[in-house]
Amino acid sequence: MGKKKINIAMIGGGFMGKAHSNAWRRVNEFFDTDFEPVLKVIAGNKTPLEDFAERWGYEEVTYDWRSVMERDDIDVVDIGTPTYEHKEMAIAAAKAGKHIVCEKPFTLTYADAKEMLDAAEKAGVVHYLNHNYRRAPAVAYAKQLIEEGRLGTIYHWRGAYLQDWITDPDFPLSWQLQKDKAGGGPLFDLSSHAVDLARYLIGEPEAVTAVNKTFIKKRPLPGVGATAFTAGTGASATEFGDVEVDDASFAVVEFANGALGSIESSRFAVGRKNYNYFEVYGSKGAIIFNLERMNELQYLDFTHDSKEQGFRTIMVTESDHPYVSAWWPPGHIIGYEHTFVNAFNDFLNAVAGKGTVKPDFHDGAQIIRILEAMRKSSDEGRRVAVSEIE
Ligand code: SOE
Repeated sequence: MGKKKINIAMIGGGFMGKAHSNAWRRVNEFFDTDFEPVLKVIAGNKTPLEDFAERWGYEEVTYDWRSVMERDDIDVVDIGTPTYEHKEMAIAAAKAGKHIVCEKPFTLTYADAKEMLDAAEKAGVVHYLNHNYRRAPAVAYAKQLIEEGRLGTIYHWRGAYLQDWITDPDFPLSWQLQKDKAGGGPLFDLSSHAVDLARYLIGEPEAVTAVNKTFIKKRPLPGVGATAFTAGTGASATEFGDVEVDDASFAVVEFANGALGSIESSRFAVGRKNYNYFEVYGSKGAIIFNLERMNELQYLDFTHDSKEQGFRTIMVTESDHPYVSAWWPPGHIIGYEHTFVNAFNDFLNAVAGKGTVKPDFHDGAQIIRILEAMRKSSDEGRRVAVSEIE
């Protein structure tokens, strides 16, 4: 039987536009969804998208994203733009009855997040927030081990998300470093992932004690050609602007289930490119994950005789590990882009009425609430209960 076509409007033709377009194209080649995704429109503001459309096979280009909301032939709006644009786009998509994929960080404030959630819930559409690392097989397998009780009572979460791409003081004040566009620095960009993983794997943070730090307080205003990961023309700039976001954020996290943990993020950890790392310690065992070795999970079984205890490395590439049967034989590892394909399979299943897809806008709102609590804690120099953020 032929698959039902599902028409996608992608907004944003940058890093995420590319990652998402690849996932839409690949998903049916590896998974068996009920739908055939059709890349109908790529929408953006000003950067020319004609080449992008040709490369990825979009039928049309528009520089007016609002026009896609008015079209009856669009089923899914996929938002891959800078954070400050998510709210207006997601609410417009929900009001137009479109299913929504939204990139992280969800939005700038908890108040905005609640509005987005409300609009999506009222519309009854499927809403998915793309924290893609949940879909690394090793992370999903860690979840299985925890749910099976293999770690026992969870005592600790240690999460660190470390990068180094703005250590050069000449790196310009790109949108990721502007508070009104990004919401925060690594606190929003990277700790959002760590908070998502912590909530997914061990539970709800209840209170936080955080310190955020900005090392470089003024930076060159971005010149032509400055992009997210290059210094652009910053070095020759004559005009400077204030950096209003954090460069690093360290938080102690108290979980509602009694666990105690930490979440840290930085763009100044030299040598760390995309070091998304966590450790979970429980009464019966422990696990360690590092995205830079994303096909592996370190596992310690604390019920073993102490003479034989030690972390062992599980290659999460067996066909009965999560998502793996869609890909390659044992030992044939997958990469970053596959997490997006795995996610879009789950999203399409939710649209088909086969289960739900998480994280959704509920999770998005709670993640932003926790990040706001971390900022408040740092600003006020005190422990903040997440419930204080209203
Ligand atoms: C840049 O810091 C970035 O691309 C984040 O925005 C992503 O969410 C993360 O997955 C990798 O780093």
